[in-house]
Amino acid sequence: MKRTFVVLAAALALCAAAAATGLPQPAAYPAIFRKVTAMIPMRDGVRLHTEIYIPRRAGGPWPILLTRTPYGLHDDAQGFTPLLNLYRAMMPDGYIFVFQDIRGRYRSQGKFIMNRPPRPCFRAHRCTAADMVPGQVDEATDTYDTIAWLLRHVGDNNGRVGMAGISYGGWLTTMAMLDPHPALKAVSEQASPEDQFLGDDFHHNGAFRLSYGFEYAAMMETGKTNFHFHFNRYDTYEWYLRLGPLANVNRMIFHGRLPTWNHFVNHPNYDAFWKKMAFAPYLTRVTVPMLNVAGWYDQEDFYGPQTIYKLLQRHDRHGRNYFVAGPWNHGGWSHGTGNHLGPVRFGSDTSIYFRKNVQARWFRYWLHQKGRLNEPKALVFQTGSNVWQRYAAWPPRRARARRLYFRPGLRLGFQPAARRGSNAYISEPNNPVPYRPRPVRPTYPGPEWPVWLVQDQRFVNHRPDVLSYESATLHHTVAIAGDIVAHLFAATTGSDSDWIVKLIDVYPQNYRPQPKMSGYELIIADEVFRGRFRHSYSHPRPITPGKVTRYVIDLHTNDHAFLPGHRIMVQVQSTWFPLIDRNPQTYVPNIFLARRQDFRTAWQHIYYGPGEASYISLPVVPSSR
Ligand code: PG9
Repeated sequence: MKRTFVVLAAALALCAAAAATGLPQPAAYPAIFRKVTAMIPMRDGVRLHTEIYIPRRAGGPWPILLTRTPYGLHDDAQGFTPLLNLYRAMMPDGYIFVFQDIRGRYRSQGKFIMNRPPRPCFRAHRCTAADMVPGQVDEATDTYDTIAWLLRHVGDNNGRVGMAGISYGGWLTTMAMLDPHPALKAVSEQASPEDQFLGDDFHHNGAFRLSYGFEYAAMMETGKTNFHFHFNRYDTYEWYLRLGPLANVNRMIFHGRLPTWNHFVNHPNYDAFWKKMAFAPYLTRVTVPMLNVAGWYDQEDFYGPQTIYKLLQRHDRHGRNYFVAGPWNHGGWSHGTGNHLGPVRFGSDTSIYFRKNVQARWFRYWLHQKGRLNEPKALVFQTGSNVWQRYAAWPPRRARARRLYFRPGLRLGFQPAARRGSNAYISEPNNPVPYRPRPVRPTYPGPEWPVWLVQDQRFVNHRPDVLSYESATLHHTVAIAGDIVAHLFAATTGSDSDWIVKLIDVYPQNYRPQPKMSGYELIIADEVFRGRFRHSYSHPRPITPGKVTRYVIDLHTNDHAFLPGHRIMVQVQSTWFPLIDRNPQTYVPNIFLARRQDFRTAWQHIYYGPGEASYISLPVVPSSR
């Protein structure tokens, strides 16, 4: 999971929730668990700091639940890691909980490598016993060696191991299942990144996630422990704008010392560096039962769990790959009640439900071999109507793609426009559209970052650099479940451009259940596309100025009911700052090396009507009309 404070905040929030649920309180942990600390040796001699919490009560042998993290264990005054709180709902079942600092982080030895790719023999699909050697290590071998050691050294284990983790921890879990120890019997990747160039923390469709990439690289690679970059401006929007071209980062701040930042600069396209780090080539077997968990409002790794599920699904001959998605931000299922996010209410305690009825049950079934799984292939929370849906497949087969067309007068409708036309806006890299209301405070420690995706979009919808298309008021529910795709016909006066599309649920102007939400504009799906990559992410090409070009932008899957009285809105813009770096709008081979004079204002046109009909493809569930 992400950063200390998020884990800790999550863990502390759970303390409050626990009182109400009758689950163990942190103060009681020393009475419940015996703690053992070990430096576990890996095959190359590097030793990893590990904390093992063994139930004191009789009733074993117990399964082991392993969580690995780059963010530290941060023991409290009793010497217990607050990460234990993440699994409070599982404690009544009895587990040996194990937490480990990964290679090169906190109290572990070795060198940290960001999203260390699978070892060379694995990438070549031929790891053998002869490859059990020092040069061939990765997070899967570290997990394997850890499990082997635990089985030998921790008494009263039942020989069955599970693994769970959020975000970086989810990525470590996915790595472990690629090539698992035989005792690994079930895993749950939660918000794991899948591809850092196409869709997760560092880039989306090749567009660089500036504030996240910069602040995360600084956090992880300034030292062995988390570090927060000190901004000398309260509003980081202003700080990033004053920074100027990205080349100034190494010139003025990092001085080439952060490997991850250097990788961003040296690999601006989808090359072997990014491809060997992505999971797609390796997810060719469901080696152990896998529970993929995603949050609809995940501000970091929304693409990852959906994609991992989808890739594994192709190989799931024995029905062991599962998907859960709920109304959560990044890791939101692991703490708190989940009955709201920001001002958006969900009508029930969705996070508690997940921890108790999904996660605890999942591991009970596979590791204790007790209970019934009772898990549909996809358990998905439908926002808007606020109900859990159980599907035999994700996306559900009964949804049908319907086109919501852009129409004259900035309208949207299910009928295409009869006549051709366009809407124009100006895009100024020197005055970019903020992605959330200013001041934009640092990503960490928040508190705005975790909720920006549910912030009211009215703060931009009348800007001259944002187009807002709106449907008529709905008389019937429009329920969507599955993949949402924007098809834009667009032209720019520049030779490169970003296209940002947001699908929005507009609340009624007089919203009685929650008057403060009247007219609220809630993002349901969103994405950025960097125009240079329209033919290939590996071989970017300039855009021909003035030429109407089609862009297909995957807004990913979702499950939402637009209710009667609401409207559907689509916003289109070309900057989203500092979430996304500024496209100079003049084609340069590497934007990380662009010069100040390369950044130019452009006029953008979005087309509708015959032959150039921009639309959003919505996966409409037939029962809704
Ligand atoms: N989203 C974070 C991350 C995961 C993997 C790589 C880089 C960043 C996280 O929350 O762990």
